[in-house]
Amino acid sequence: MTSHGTLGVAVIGTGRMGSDHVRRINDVISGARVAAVADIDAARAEHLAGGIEGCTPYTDPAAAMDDPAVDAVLIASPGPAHEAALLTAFARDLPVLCEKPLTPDPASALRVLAAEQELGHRRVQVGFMRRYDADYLALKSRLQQGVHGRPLMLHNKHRNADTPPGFTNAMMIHDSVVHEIDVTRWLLDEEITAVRVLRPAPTANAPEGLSDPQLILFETAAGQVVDTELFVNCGFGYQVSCEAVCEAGTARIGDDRGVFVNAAGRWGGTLTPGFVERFEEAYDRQVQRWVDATRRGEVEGPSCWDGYAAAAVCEAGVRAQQSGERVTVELAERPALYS
Ligand code: ISE
Repeated sequence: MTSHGTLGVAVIGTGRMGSDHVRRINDVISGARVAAVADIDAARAEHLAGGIEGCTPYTDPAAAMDDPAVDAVLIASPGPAHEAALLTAFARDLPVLCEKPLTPDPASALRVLAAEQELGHRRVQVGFMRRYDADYLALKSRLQQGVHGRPLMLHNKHRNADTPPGFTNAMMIHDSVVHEIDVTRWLLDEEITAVRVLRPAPTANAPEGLSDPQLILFETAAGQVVDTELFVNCGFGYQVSCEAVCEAGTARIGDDRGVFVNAAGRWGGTLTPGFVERFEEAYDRQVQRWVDATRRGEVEGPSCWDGYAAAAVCEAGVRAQQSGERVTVELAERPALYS
């Protein structure tokens, strides 16, 4: 850590999430500062660094991590670049907050697991931000305390107003449903063992070739069933909800956001436009918790194992999507470091 105890962070990748995290570290959270930014686009890195005192721009992630002012790394580059960035951080034994996905496929995630085990200690918190959302935390606490008895099913809804250009069916699993995969494993404290995907006739509002909406079904090791309606071109806003059906009751989050209005012969409220707004507080809490734990010399939150397990379920999910069959999830043995 730097002499005044503030964590110097290198932010790798300054696209939408990376630049939002730079703003967050600068303006919102405490105990950290952006000491370096790295982006393949030099002009972008320079522009961002130019507005921050003591921040150096780089195009090479390794050079940014070698900056003497850097104590920790936030990886927000595209998923395929994560493995190299993680291994570079491990070689310097630097603490990491890695945006989801840990890596895009289980084979590369396993290589990351092996490298972290070689270090002998956990170094990575994976950016599954829903675990830091106040609603999800309240639901988790109820399930953990057994307030409604044993959970039997989860019903999830995950709706986006629209998709960026080039969004594919596989990305509906890897980019979108990956959150329900993590939330399912975390809320139920069980691994997902099988996946099925139903593809109803698509909305005319979806780009050509995109099966939207989709219904995704998970089975867990304890025999619970979880369904997710994923509708990424719903057109009306961003909506995420989760209902747990338990032996002695149900608990549901995600319906009531913001101010409820009665006016002009109508009642209702507003929807957040996108995930950055809906999960803003969760992102803030996630980064603050990472900074606090890192300054204490600790690592907490979603681990590389969680990142690997999500990648394994995504792989099964894409196969289920393509085949229409029930696909079982192949999961490696869980290493002791993550028990
Ligand atoms: C995006 O990458 C996210 O992470 C959002 O949370 C999700 O709602 C969206 O569908 C993804 O594309």
